[in-house]
Amino acid sequence: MYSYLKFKYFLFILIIIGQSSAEIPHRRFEYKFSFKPPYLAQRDGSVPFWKYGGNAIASGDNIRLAPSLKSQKGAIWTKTSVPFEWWDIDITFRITGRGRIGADGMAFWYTIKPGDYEGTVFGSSDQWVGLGIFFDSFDNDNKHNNPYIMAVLNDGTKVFDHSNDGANQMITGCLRDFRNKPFSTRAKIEYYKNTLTVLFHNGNTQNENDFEVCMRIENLSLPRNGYFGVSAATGGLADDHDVKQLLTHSLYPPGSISPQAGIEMPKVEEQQKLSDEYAEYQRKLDMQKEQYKKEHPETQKDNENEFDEWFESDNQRELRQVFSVQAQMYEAIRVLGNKLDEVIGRQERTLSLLSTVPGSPVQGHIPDASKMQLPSGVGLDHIAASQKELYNTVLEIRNFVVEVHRKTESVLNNQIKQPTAQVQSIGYDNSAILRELQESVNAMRRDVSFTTQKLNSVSQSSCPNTNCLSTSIFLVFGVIQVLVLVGYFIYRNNKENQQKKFY
Ligand SMILES: [Ca+2]
Ligand SMILES: [Ca+2]
Repeated sequence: MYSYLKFKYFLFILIIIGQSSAEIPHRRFEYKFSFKPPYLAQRDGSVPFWKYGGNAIASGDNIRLAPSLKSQKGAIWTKTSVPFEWWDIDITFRITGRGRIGADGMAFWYTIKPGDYEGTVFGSSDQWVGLGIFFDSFDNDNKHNNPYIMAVLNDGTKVFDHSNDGANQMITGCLRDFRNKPFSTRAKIEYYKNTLTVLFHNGNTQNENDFEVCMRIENLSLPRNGYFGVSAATGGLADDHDVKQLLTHSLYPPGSISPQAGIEMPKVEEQQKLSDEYAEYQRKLDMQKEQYKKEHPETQKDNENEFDEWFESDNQRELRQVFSVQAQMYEAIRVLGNKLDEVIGRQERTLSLLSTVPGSPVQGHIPDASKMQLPSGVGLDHIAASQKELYNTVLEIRNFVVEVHRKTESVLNNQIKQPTAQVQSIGYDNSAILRELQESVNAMRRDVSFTTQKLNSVSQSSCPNTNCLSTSIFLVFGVIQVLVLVGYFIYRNNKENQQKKFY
């Protein structure tokens, strides 16, 4: 019901436009000479009003005339001859391939009889009678002038000159790249009052207005009641040749809207009847809307654009999608912001807790204040005092060791000066031992000074009492050991000297 009304509305608009315009020809959509998605092919694979063959494959969305395999050929032709004299055809197609160069190309036909499905000229018959518009991908004559679009007329006698890319046979053409475009490429072929115009859309944009003139041929006479066809072929190189849709309109000069042969144009009475029906429908719709508004005054505002809300243009849809994505991004950023605030708050709380503890470090790794506990009864002041005490003790030990070292040296010197015969041997032993002693004392000095430095460097940091005290005890024991050794040595030395006096 809805589509029927739409169709009537379309006719009505067509009539209105036709009556108001004196320049533009009447255009009438010819569904029997068109195909388009989403139901281009039916379930059984057939395309209504068309017949295809060769390697062509039709789906709901497009017809692949020749797939990207070597030496493929395919074509699609209208089943019935074209009853109208003037027409325009809008072909939306894509020619794509992995290679920088593709082959062979695609052709649009208007000929007195349908061509082959596996012919030699871009997939269809040679020596055709009528018009061929070729989209020649491959540069056979190596003149670096392909891809090329050209128009070739034939009266059935000419064999297409592939080796020269039809250079001497075409009426005219244009150099246009139609392969591997981001969007579909389109060609509008209009034949009206013996003038052929080919407009080309290069597929770099989706803008409907980006057509440019490829060729315009005047005084061209094409045979009546021909057939439309599209074909394609691959060679050694291969592209996919897909036609997404082909829309045909018949054209009628303004003021001569009389029905063509075989075409049922709406009669004047019928037009009037359709117009009246449409007006009646519109009036009833308005009445119903008014009635609804009266019954539901609270939804009046919402219902004003009730029917507009059922539809959306492509731009509106795109805008809506962009808006929804942005809304999601905004929501994600808002959640992140909240979490960041939380983290900053927690950090500030930690810092404030740390600043309440005197002398505590606030740089580097900050421990969790809630888990930080000082030993009960032990303050930082106490620790600092202990360290100072320890430092003083170590200094005292150091001085003591230096003194021992000095005394040992003097003992050694005295021993060397003893003028006895056996002094040398005993003295040699003594001096060796004393040197060892000296070395150990030196090592001790180094250790002590190293310990002092280390203690200085760590005097500010917290240090458990037990560890520090055990080190100092160790040092004290070490020094006592050295002293005992030195004492024993002096004692032995003296005893030996006394023994020598008896000899
Ligand atoms: Ca060629
Ligand atoms: Ca060429």
